[in-house]
Amino acid sequence: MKRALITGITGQDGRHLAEYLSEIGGYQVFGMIRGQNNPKAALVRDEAPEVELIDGDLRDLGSLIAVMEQVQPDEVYNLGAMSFVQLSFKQPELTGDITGLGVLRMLDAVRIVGGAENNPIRFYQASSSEMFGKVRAVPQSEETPFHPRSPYGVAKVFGHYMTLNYRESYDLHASSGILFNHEGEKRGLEFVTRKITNSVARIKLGLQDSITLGNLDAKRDWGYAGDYVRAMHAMLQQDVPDDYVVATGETHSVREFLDLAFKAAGIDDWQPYVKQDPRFMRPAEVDLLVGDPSKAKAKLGWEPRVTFPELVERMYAADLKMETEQMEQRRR
Ligand code: GDR
Repeated sequence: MKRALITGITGQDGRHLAEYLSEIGGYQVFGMIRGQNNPKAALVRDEAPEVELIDGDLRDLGSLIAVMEQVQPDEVYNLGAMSFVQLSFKQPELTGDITGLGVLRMLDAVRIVGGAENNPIRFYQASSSEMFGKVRAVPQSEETPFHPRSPYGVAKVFGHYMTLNYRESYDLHASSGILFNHEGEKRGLEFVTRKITNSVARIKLGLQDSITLGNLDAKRDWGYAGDYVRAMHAMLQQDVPDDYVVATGETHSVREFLDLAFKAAGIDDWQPYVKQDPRFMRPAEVDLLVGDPSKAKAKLGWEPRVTFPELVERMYAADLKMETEQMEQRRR
């Protein structure tokens, strides 16, 4: 049995990865959890009772060393972060601490506990397409220079280069996945895709009149989170650690997402239902992201399976089901 440690186990990707590892088998999965009585712990316990939850905090190196000593992992997936770009403008220092320095602390814990010679621990860092920001090339590949546009993006660049630096300096098996946006039914309601599919389901059920958004012209390369965790795992199975862009290679605007989500609800003209508010605009925006996943395809044999229209339909269907069930529960 291999031992896998996942930070960010309560987040979308942590939950998908735990599910994937138990599906393929051969893993004992440990999830790091922060804070006393963390309300999201119950979610993980319900969904994946086989995952062992361990207390630790990305802001506290001592706690990470203790977790690493206890778990003695073969594979570490560092998915924990303050991951909401918009919030990072309001809390840049906290973002730097968790999303940036947190990576350094994890790498140090791996280096210290795994030892200086032939360190057996394999490390995955969740890097992000936000690092490309004001893009220097279209599409973006592993060779494209970074130009982050948010404190979150800057913190991710730090984490990315630290991962490379520890790989080169200490010969760690440390890989970095530059993942483009990946969504699904487990996505937090603060992110634009889930905000849309959940609101459209509520509009359909008469629970809400409209949805208020920010920039509708932003374009993203949106894939399905369940597909992306397969790439993370594949990276750690390679003989040589490396960096990989994980993306669909397609880009779509927020408007196109709205088109498909409202269409799934049988509504052709969404204009009357959508409002805009500067509150949801960002001080600096990333206008166009589209990744070139050819390296991941060639070296990892990885390809996305869920298409963009399938993704929107799947998210809308899950939200409609959830909102309908909750409505019925309230009636009882
Ligand atoms: P992003 O995701 O910033 O790309 O980061 P998000 O869904 O928040 O924004 C995508 C685009 O939609 C525009 N937008 C809105 N966004 C939100 N959240 N709410 C709105 O009301 C709204 N209206 C328009 C945004 O301006 C933006 O252009 C995600 C996160 O998961 C990161 O952690 C991850 O690293 C990257 O994807 C890859």
